[in-house]
Formats: sequence, C-alpha cells, structure tokens
Amino acid sequence: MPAVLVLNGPNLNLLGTREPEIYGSQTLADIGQQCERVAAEFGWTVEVRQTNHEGVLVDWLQEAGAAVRTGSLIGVVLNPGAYTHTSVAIRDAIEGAQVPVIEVHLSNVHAREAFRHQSYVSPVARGVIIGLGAYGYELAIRALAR
Ligand code: CA2
Repeated sequence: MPAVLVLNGPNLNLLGTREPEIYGSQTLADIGQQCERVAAEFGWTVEVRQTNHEGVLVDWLQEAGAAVRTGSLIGVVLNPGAYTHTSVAIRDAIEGAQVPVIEVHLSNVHAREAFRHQSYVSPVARGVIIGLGAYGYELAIRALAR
C-alpha cells in the first residue's frame, strides 16, 4: 500500500502542551490520527515522524526521494519548524531528492515576526499551506492526491 510521510521539525513534539493560542491544542499524535483517516480515503498509509535535528530531516528526505522512485511513497508533508527559516540543507535535500513536498505551517507565519516570513523550503515545495492549524496537514495529504 503506498504511503505518505509526514515529517515534523524541531519542537513540534511539544504540540498540545504549550502555546495553544498559536499552534492549537492538538498533539502531534492527534494530527497523526487525523492524517491516517484522510490518507485511508485514498488507500494510503501514513508515517508521522518528528525530530529536533536538521541532519535527520535531510536523511529522511533523501530516503523519501528513493522511496518515491520505487513507487512505495506518494510524497512528503513537511513542517520543518524553525528550520524553515534557516536551512539551506533542507532545501537542497528536497531539490536533490526530487521528492514531492507540501510545506505546512500551523500558524500564519506572515502575521508573526519578520524572521518567520522567509522560507528556504517554499521555492522547492510543490505547495505551501500556512495558518490553518492542524487542518493544513489534512489539506496537504489531499493535495498529494491531485
Ligand atoms: O507554524 C508552524 O507550524 C511553525 O513551523 C512552527 C515552528 C515555528 O518556528 C515556525 O516559524 C512556524 C515552531 C514549532 C514549535 O512548536 C511548539 C509547540 C508547542 C509549544 C512550543 C513550541
């Protein structure tokens, strides 16, 4: 059964514990269950991962590129967290692996501090979903089905 990979960057393991006014009250586990329900509509499985380490995200994106080429993976839903605004390495990994990525942000980064307005990832993403909370993950999976 084809899979979708949902990758989450630093501090997103804290979802649901603090700052609900910015990030909502759902935990990453809640979001994972929601993703599984949506992916099942398309006959896909979902694997949700989170890491606080930039290089681990790079490794996962490279693996994802290989899996897309073998047909076992549809694409990646990626919330790179704060690495969005800093990481040339993650951008290069997406470009190099030629993996379809939908970039997701829970909060509306454009309504926040100026340093959050730039994304190194957006230019190499297939699409970007910003500011719709956990619903953005669901929309990203639906976008991969298009
Ligand atoms: O809005 C998003 O999804 C972000 O990617 C979240 C990142 C932030 O650095 C980006 O600018 C936008 C931060 C995730 C931190 O998540 C927390 C959740 C609960 C409590 C503390 C942090």
